Amino acid sequence: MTTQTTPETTETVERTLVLVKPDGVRRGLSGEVLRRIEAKGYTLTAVELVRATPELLEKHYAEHVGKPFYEPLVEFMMSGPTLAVVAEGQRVVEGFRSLAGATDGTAAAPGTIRGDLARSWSTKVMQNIVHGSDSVESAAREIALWFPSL
Ligand code: IDP
Ligand code: MG
Repeated sequence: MTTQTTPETTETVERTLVLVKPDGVRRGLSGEVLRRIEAKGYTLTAVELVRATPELLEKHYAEHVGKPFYEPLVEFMMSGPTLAVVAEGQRVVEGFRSLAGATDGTAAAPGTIRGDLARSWSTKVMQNIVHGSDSVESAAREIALWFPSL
C-alpha cells in the first residue's frame, strides 16, 4: 500500500467553519453562500442561526483582541444573527478561503463571494459577508466554539 501525501491524491476529508456574518444574513445572502459551497462540491454538515455573544467572539477572534478594529468588529458581529456552517470535503479549508476571496471586499477578485457581494468601505470595512477558517487547526478550534455538540 502506498501512502498518499500529495494534495492531489489525498482522500482526507476536512471540515471548516463558515460564518455568514450579520451583513450577509441581513442582505438575504445566506442561501447564495450555501449555494456556492454546495456547487463547489462540499457537503453541509451543520447549519445554525446563532446570536454571537461577546464571550464567543472573544474566543473566535482571539488573534485580533486588542487591535484597533476589534471593538467595532465585535459590535458588527453582534448587530444581528450569524449563520454558522460546518462544511466538509477534501481540502475544504483552503477551498472555501478561495471561494471567499480577499478580506477587503473592494479589492477581492470578482467571482469570489467577497468580490461579487461585498464592498468593505469606510466604517463598513469589516462587512465582508463571510468568515472561513484559515487552517485545519483553526477549523477544529472554531467548530468546537460554534457547535459544542459536534
Ligand atoms: P479574514 O476574515 O479574511 O481571515 P482577518 O485578518 O482574520 O481576515 O480578520 C478577521 C475579520 O476582521 C475580517 O474578516 C474583517 O471582518 C475584520 N477586519 C480585518 N481587518 C480589518 C481592518 O483593518 N479593519 C476593520 N475590520 C477588519
Ligand atoms: Mg482570519
